[in-house]
Amino acid sequence: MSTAYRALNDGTLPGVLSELPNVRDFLGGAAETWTVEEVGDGNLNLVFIVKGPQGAVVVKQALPYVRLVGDSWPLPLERSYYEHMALSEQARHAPRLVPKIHHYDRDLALIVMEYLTPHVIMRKGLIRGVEYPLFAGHIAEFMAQTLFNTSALAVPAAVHKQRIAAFAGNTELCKITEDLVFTDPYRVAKLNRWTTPYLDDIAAQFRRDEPLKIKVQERKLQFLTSAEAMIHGDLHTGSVMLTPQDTRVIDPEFAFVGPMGFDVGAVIGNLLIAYYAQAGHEERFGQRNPYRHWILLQTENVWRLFSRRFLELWDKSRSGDAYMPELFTEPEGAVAFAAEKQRFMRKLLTDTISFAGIKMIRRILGLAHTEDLESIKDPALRARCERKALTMARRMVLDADRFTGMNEVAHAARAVLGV
Ligand code: SR1
Ligand code: MG
Repeated sequence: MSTAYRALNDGTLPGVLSELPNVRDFLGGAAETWTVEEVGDGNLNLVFIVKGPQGAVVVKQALPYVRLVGDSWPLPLERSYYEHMALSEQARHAPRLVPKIHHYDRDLALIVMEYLTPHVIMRKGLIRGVEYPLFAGHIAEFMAQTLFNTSALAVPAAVHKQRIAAFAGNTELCKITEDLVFTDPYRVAKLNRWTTPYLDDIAAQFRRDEPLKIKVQERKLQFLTSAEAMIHGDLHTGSVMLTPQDTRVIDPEFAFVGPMGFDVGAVIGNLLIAYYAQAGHEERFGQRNPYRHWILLQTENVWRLFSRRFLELWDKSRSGDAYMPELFTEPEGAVAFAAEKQRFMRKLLTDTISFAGIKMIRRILGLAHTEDLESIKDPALRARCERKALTMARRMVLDADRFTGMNEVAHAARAVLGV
């Protein structure tokens, strides 16, 4: 840890910010007049909102341990370095879909960034039943731009290898995913928790489910070894802040060069969690809850818009070392290349569905849960929602390659719900 590092608080933060001319001028007035509020409700970091007479900023500072668990679980501050690098790279490809950075301090593991208002964390909006008509298009654009443009489909081999090397040190954050997503839900682990006693039986079944465990381990190997593109690495609905008009992706501290389907799957899996949580929020809409249908429709929209945009980018690209267009100039070559692109997207769909299912399971049987389900107060009702989500998730992991489109996933999701 840098000797300059110290965890900041509302008393010490203004002094640090007042030393940064661009931030000081942006906030305006004297540091003593700024208001500071610590609002972090995530699992890892401190997050402050600082308001001055002219402007406001968000300050995110890494803690040297996992906030959710405490200082018994140390975590490198350097995750902030990877987050800043990922944010900068994402801004090159999707500038309107990420927060702007005012300042980065490596010693303090601190990023000063745009204060997004009146944006809310998407998960909270989904719990309140808010529709976001532009979300699917925006997240599809974000994923297509960042995943395509950081892959060897878009860049020369040397650039791709440099990027792999640049993120290779983010191993501890990757290890969190390896353990909490791909391993712990399938074994007895101290940190696992679930709605007890209602899910004890299904948790035990999952631990004994050999076909499921094999499929998940196949995906863990893919997560460990597949260097397709720079991925966000934690693209759940808590990593999206939005309004009905504007969408921003935040928090890429888990970024590294990994499998593209892990990001797309995180979005789809978290939408499906919100879908199954709806039965626990029915006091709002009653049994014919139309909002639930809106959520499910977004899974189809996200995949349709993402795959279309990804292919558009690929069709235009001339600079990638993989599948050089000059190899396919003859008419037969063009036909073969077009078919290959379709095959590539079908594999990406399969990866997406499988990773989505795995992400759903970890949020119900692992350590870190979601507010969508946790906010259902009646434990029996919550467990009924969770069982349906687990049933669907297991099917997605086992049968990922049998789904030919996201519409079939949505159809299966409705069947599991019984509507
Ligand atoms: C100990 S960290 C738990 C989870 O929080 C983050 O959002 C990631 O999803 C991680 O797995
Ligand atoms: Mg996060």
